[in-house]
Amino acid sequence: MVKMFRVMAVVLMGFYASLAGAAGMGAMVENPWVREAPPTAAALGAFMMLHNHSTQPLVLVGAECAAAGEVQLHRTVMEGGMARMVRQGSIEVPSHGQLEFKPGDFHLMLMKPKRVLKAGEKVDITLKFKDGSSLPVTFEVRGGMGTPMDHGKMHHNH
Ligand SMILES: [Cu+2]
Repeated sequence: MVKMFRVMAVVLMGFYASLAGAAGMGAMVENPWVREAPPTAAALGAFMMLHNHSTQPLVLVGAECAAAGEVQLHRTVMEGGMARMVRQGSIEVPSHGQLEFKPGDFHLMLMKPKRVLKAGEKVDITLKFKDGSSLPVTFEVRGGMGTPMDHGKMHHNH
């Protein structure tokens, strides 16, 4: 699914390159994963590499996930030696740039999970951009720090 969209996005980019608008058209996500948490967790972090192959800044303004009550944009910052999560109104990826969402930095936060997400499961999250476009992405739930067991790439036939 992710790979298919990536191919589509590349094809569309070719067609729309001269139109300059719709930054969301150039959005591409790599390595999307959700960190497994205890069943009692009130929130789960979701991470990815977000690429912007368009000529416009790509501005992420929100996300939706059927498995969570709400998805917030967060950044973890250090304040006086303490890690604190700060909610972001938007997160921008510069033209032809990329931004890594990772533990200790930018991340998506799945608030009030509606079911327990176990390692190995998939969860769909739709990214919403400022230009009105959106990008559905299938995230993989992983344990611990989410060290990619990178044979995952061989299973992307869905
Ligand atoms: Cu957070």
